[in-house]
Amino acid sequence: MNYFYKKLILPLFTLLLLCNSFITTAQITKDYDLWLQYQKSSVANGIFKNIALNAKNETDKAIQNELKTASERMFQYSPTFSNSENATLIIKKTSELEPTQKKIIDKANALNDEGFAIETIQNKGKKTVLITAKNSLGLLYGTFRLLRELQINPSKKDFSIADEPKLKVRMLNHWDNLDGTVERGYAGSSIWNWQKLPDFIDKKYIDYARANASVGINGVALINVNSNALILTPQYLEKVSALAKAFRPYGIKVYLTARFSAPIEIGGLKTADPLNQEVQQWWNNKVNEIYKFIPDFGGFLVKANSEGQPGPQNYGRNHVDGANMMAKALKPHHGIVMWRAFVYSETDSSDRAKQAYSEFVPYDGKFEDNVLVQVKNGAIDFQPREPFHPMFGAMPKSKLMMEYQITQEYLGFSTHLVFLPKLYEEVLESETYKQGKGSTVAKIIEGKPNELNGMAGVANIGSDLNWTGHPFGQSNWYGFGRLAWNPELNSEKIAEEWLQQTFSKDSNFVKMISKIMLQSRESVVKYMTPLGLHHIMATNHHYGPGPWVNDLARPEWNPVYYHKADKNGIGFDRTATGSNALAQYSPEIAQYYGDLKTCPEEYLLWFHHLPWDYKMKNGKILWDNLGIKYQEGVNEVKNMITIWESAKPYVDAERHQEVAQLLNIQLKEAIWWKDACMTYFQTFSNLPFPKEMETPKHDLEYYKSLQFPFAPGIKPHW
Ligand code: GCW
Repeated sequence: MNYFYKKLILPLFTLLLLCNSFITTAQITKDYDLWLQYQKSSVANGIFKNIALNAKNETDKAIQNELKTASERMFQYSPTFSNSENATLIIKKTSELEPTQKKIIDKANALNDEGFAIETIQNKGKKTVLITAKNSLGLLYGTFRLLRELQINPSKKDFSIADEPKLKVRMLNHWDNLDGTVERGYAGSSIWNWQKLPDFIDKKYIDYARANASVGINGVALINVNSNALILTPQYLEKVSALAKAFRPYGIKVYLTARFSAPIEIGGLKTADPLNQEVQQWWNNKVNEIYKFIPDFGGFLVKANSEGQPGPQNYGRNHVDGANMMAKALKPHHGIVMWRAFVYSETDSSDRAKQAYSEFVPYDGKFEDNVLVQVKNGAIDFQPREPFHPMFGAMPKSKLMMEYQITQEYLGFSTHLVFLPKLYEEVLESETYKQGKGSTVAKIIEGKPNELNGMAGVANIGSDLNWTGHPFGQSNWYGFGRLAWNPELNSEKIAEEWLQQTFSKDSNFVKMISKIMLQSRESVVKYMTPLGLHHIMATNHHYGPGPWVNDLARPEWNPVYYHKADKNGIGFDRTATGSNALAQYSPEIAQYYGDLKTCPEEYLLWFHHLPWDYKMKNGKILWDNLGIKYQEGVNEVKNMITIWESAKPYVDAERHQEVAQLLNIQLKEAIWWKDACMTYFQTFSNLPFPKEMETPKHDLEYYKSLQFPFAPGIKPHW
């Protein structure tokens, strides 16, 4: 028995254990590697055999490392880096190329500083791929582009690409707190380990930088806009400088959130009044100190006089006074200020959707030229669907940058599969008509040639093994970066290329799954807030439905403020008979949304208060349509589950199972949303549920009784 055990059972057992741990490691890697999988290719490609790259700086070395990893994984050989005549791939700055390459030199030199060209040329009678750019960062972007092309088509040999970013500042905003928690974070805790910094540089920081650079993200605001002044003290600046150093080879600049009251909290001053000379001097000195730690520091991101944060209004001053004070301190160092326009006031009883416009538009043209006014995509707050923010196009003499949310605060946390580039694209494509036809939001934020412009996304990244909690959350990080590089990109293309790099190149798979990705945003709108409803989530943590909430201190914190349901009907009248928020848009838009004949059903209850029996285009009444939409949302999630099931042959078992489990939670929660909202609204409509809708399992009291004090994304209660 003992012999039998030793010779047979034990080795078998060990083998099993080994296999198991092998699978687990492979799985961890797949989840962790994001869209930089560099999957083993079935075709041979010698493109990386002999690379002419003269690595002079850290960015060049980063290029080398990336090519080595990619080549070894995809084609199973290590590249040789030399300057040899028979290079298979040449990576050189335009200034290093022979004049015989004039055509491509001119092509690359015509691009902006971060642009690059990739061309297949004849070199000593042989086909050779050439990546060229004005500087090393352009070469890095060119390399990542080549790698993307090869991940999608490993046998590709002919290239003729010239590309450059349309926006200068392409950044992630982390809402990470110094204690390691993440406001509205659903993927674990913060990835910044402040306690171990500056001495310990986690490999994760480098992989984070690689992922960002691969899609062109070039800036990171490290901590929450609800800021802590400690980040500006030398103790923390030393840590920040270590992160900046780790990111620098990848072209990523570090930005900090600046707490307006910092001169008082860490500076010992009695005031933070922006017009006080001592305060201005304090910021000048602070900025000089920061640049000693971080010579390429990007600048400040500021949330002021918003949701209780301190700001210039505490001293009777305005946003321009505050922003310009910081801008003046940063200007000598080429730093910038991103001043957020997310403001609404407890003393302003007008429609919250109007307040940011009213507070900012009068100051058009008054901001220093290194100030970007950072505007959320919609006027309320990152809802599943909002019309574009009326500030876009309304401040032609100022620079407005876009703020999107990548983390899914109002879109099902990291448990729901929702492909956000579809939402981003919808906003970017919106016509503002503010500067005539064709002045889309994308054009507005692109601004005038060579001027400062940008896009920010609130990160969905955390300490989870797969970075974003949901494997498909990675596509939102990826897609945000792609759109920040080029706001005119198409979301379908983004979904496809992400799937090809992350999961499988199989065209059946890509067709099938890109379809569910592209439909997923509409589904979440339907099962949470159909027909223009908004902000009816539960209080504080925003997890699940809470349309009944009506007892919070400020009126606009209550969902009842937004849906205004009563026995006569539902919806927020923002036409001239109501809050007239529509007047903030161009006359074309005001007319389009204001007229019930033209207002798209998606925005119906955003702009109109309508009776329950209002007849809609399909001949059915509003109440029935509401139920039908909620049900459609639920049905679409069921359909996603079926399609994902049929994708099994194309996806590794572990990631398949992960997504399958998450989709089941999504279905459960979609049903919860439908049932809770319809049961609640029925107390006003007094009408039976439409026959198309599955009957709720519980009564309203049950849905109202559900409490989630430990839902993620808010300050923990210990
Ligand atoms: O969406 C809301 C969030 C807050 C956030 C705020 C903001 C960082 O609920 O958590 O605070 O917006 O954008 O400032």
